[in-house]
Amino acid sequence: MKKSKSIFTTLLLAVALLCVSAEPVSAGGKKEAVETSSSFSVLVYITGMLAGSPPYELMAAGAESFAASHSNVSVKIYEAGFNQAEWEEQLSSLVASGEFDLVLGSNPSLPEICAGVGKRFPNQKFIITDASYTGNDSICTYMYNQYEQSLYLGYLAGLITTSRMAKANPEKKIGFIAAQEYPLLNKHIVPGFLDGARMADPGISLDFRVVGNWYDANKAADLASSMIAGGADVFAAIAGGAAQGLIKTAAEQGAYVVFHNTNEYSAAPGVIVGCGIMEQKKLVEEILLDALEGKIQYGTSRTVGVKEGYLGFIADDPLYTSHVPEDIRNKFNSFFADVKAGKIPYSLPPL
Ligand code: RBF
Repeated sequence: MKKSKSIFTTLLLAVALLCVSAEPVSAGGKKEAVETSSSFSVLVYITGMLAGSPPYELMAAGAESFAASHSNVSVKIYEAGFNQAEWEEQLSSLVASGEFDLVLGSNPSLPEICAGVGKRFPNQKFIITDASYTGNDSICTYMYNQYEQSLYLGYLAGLITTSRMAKANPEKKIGFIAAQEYPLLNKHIVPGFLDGARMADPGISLDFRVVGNWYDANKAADLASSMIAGGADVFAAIAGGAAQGLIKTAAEQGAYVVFHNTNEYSAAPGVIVGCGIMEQKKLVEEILLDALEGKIQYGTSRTVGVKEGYLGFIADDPLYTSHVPEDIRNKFNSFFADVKAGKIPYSLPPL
């Protein structure tokens, strides 16, 4: 017993000595921060809450699955909440710990916030998806071509509002509910939706309303109700958790919804009649691999869309094939194939 204890003590001492001798010491005897390839720490900064926000849920899932398959990678998911005025200060205090090799986020407004934080912490690196920002050596961005996703979801909405489907009325009116207005929404997402619908029928008009935040499902439900009363019968929403209010009202009052970014069919079968997909999980896994291997080009922005395989449409779900008539699905398939092949002319408006 005594003997094994002393072996244990010797081992402990040896480990302690190894740790001390491995510690980097500069000529002046001061500790140096050294890059060790053995650990890589990532802060996933969620600008809101995970629940109900597909881009955030997919980002967290991608980071967690990457960490699960790379033992030297650790991931901390931080939900910043909905008070946008607090985000920069909050992120600064997280970064101040010096704990993170990388901050990962997904929000068009984040690069500017990161630029502000980066002025105080110039060694901190940031990678932001769903955003476009160039010329800052600490920030790399990846922008989804959301005009494209809105274009094909809008085309589907246009086919449905002009169809004989049970809940489609004679009015050629579709609806869009947004949580808040911001350049990507106003210049890409909403115009893409209307442009796509008008490629199905040029006489279609759009009723556009704003909730005012990303969580108030009751307000979204009230808006949807008044829009349905005004003749809208097919909706899209970029509203985070608030979108659930639209889905509930559409189910109760008889309207359809096409959904951006994720497979939401099962939330309301027969009501949600088309789902786009944002391959954010895949993109995040690829980004983290590049970051680990030092291959990120900071200061640059890359745009990814249908052609590149980062935006798509879920066409094989039985809740789609069983609720949307075949002629509409066929027209949609050929339109989507044309978007993918670059055969639908459009110019991406500057942000
Ligand atoms: N999308 C969400 O799904 N949930 C959110 O809470 C959310 N908050 C946002 C806050 C700001 C200030 C901005 C500019 C965008 C936000 N988005 C949110 C939108 C998101 O980043 C993305 O643009 C859309 O989801 C379209 O893909």
